[in-house]
This record gives sequence, C-alpha cells and structure tokens, in this order.
Amino acid sequence: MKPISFAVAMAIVAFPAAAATYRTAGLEVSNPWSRPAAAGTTGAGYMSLANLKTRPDALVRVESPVAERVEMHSSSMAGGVMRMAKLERTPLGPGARQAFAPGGHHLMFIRLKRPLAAGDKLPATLVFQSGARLTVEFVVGTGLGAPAAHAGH
Ligand SMILES: [Cu+2]
Repeated sequence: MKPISFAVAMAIVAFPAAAATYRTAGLEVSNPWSRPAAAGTTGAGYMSLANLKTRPDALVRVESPVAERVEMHSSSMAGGVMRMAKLERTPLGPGARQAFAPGGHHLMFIRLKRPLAAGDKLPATLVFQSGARLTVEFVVGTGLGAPAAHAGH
C-alpha cells in the first residue's frame, strides 16, 4: 500500500502546478486554495488577484454559499504577535497584483456550513467595484504555508 499513499501525498502537494486561472473583464484570479476546516469554524481563502486593465478597480465583496459570510483581512506581525484587520475593500490599481497568502492578505469564510476536506472545492463569487463578478473554486489542500495563522479566530 505504500506506493499508493505516496502517490496521493504527491498529488496533494503538487496541486498548485495544475493551478486554475479565472478571468473576466480584465480581472484575473489564479490558484485559489483553502485549507481543511470543520463545519461551523472559519476557513481561509488564498489566491493571486490581478487587475489587467488600465483603470483602477477594487474587490469590494465576496459571497459563498458555503459560509455565513466572507471577510477580507490583512495580517501583520507586531511584537511577535499576528494581528488581523478586517478590510472593506481591496484596491487594485491599473496593472496591480494582490497576493492573498498565509500571513498576509486573506479571505475568511466565517461559520462554514459544511466541512472542508483536502480535495474539496469551495465556491465563491468575487464582486468588484466595476460591477464585474467572478465565480471561482478554492481547492482545499494541505501542507502549504504557515499552519496556525488563524488560531485566533
Ligand atoms: Cu483573518
């Protein structure tokens, strides 16, 4: 059985190589991913967001049928303590890219309606100031980034 479990582990670790890219109206989301989480708790969302247009835009809201609500947060280290702040919007200047990553800017899926297991897909719709809407799937993976970033939630 060993070779099989090794293959499964490799598939999970390697999923960013098969990263999905979503585009609409000059906006691009690549490699949306999340972490395993229990129902009723808070899940995290990570991705790379780009504004390919020559005009500014902003991510103003995120909706998901799988969570009670979705928030945008920033995180920073202050005196060895990770602090998070809720953001009302994520501005995207012309040509700008914004990473959502562990320890930085991220999405929080508050009060998950179902558990997230590795391999699951978590649907969410990103709503922009320009009126553009982009529905993406956050792929639930393991073994990436800083593990305890959301211990305080
Ligand atoms: Cu947070």
